[in-house]
Amino acid sequence: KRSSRTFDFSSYHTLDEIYSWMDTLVEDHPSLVTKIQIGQSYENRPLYVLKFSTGGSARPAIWLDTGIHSREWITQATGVWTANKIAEEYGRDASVTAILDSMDIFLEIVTNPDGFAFTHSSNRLWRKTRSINAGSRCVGVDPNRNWDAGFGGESWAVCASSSSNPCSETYHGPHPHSEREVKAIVDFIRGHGGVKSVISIHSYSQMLLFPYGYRMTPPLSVVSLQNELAKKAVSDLAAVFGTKYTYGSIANTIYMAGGTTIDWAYDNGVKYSFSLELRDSGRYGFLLPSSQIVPTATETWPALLDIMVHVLEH
Ligand code: ING
Ligand code: ZN
Repeated sequence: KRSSRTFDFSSYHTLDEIYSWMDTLVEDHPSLVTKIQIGQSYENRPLYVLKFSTGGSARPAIWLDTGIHSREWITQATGVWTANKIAEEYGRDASVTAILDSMDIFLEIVTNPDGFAFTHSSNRLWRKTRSINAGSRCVGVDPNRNWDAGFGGESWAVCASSSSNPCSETYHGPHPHSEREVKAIVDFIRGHGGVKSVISIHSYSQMLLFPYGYRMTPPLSVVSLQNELAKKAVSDLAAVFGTKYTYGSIANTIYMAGGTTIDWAYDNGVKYSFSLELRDSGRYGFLLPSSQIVPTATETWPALLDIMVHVLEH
């Protein structure tokens, strides 16, 4: 029998390796982990989500995604490590056990599989999806500009980081949710109806972000709560190896951007919507050495737990 214990968490893996490891994880934890398919990519690859659940019906849920930008390899690798950690800590760690005794966790590790396959086969720095753009020789849409929240942008500042040019790295696509990879998540979250938190994981920059990106002002009703929670999360992250994260709203911390995952989630009722930008702060950028996978995932874990525990308690 294959075992998730022999998998090398300190190396980067291909799509096939990650997909087959997901089956191993399910085999090793059959009463906790299942694999569901929420759709198909543009190039017809399955979009798989790991579901961590101890039963119940219509339980509230937490959504995590990694790898929506394919070149951000530390995120898929952190997704793999985190999936294993959740499975191993249930019944051992009090927080994980409490979370899974009343909520479900959904984790999409390879959120942009076409792009991820392309980063292995052809262009390590590919960011977008691989959909063909009618009337253009340029391929792909930025899946973190494609959501129906400030799509395209009304202000010049939003336009500046969300492009209508198919050749741009931040092309927003022909219309909101044009990308199958995005639409699959929209349909899943809408269909579920009980998603309380969305945590969408990117790299790099070492930041913890919350809405909004499409307007300067964060939602006033929750901004102090988000600030407090983010402050605790980055401090618990830093306590592990001293890695420093900044935090704040997308617009105030990086730049204005329309059409992002967490703005859509927040505007669609998901109160605890956050994005992480993992290591590093630019020395290696997207080409983070594999020796940093386990340290990155290890320090990120307490930050994720802080958010999940807060959701559980509120
Ligand atoms: N940076 C993000 C981008 O899509 C971001 C920044 C993250 C914006 C989360 C909004 C929400 O531009 C990278 N590196 O992808
Ligand atoms: Zn990204």
